[in-house]
Amino acid sequence: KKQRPCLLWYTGLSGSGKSTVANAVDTLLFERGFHSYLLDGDNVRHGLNGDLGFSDQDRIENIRRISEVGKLFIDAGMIVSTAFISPFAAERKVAKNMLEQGEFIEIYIDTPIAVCEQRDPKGLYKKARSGDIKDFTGIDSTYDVPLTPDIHIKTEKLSIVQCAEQIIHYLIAHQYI
Ligand code: GGZ
Repeated sequence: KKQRPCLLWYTGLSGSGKSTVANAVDTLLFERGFHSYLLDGDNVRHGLNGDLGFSDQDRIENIRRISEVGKLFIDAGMIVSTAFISPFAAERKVAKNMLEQGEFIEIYIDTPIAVCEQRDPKGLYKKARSGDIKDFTGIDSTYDVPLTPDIHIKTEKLSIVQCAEQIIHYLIAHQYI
């Protein structure tokens, strides 16, 4: 099935729903017969980037490697998604500039920190508040809010399926699929 290769770059806080929405989009793409692949913490942070932690320097290197791998998937003709906090605007811009015009699609998964903190599925916010974890994004490490994302998803008022459909509609409207 014909597709225009692109990189769906998800960004948002821990617990914002990046991986959940990205997985839902990936499933919809698969069901429609498109070739896609999702890079996230599960398959990258534990393997390729297993040597990296959460200092600013390590996050920059994390995103640099992910950008390079994303580019390889684009070269292979895929629709590739990356679901990482990617907190720094400068590194997101580097990723965008590595690609051709229109290949990089920035998706801001916009969930207020209060909501992320309330969900706290892994208890990480609690640990960050108590000081058991340091350099936690949104608490004592920076998150640069995307100012001009290609797709802005406000998760609070939407279901997961609605979030995924917003992204699929964008891909159709802009003739990626
Ligand atoms: C932020 C952390 C931290 C710190 C561990 N800060 O909710 P999660 O668990 O599953 O997603 C978070 C994930 C963030 O990794 P990324 O590779 O996406 O981050 S970055 O793009 O900034 O490099 C969280 C967990 O790892 N985690 N410690 N200190 N998130």
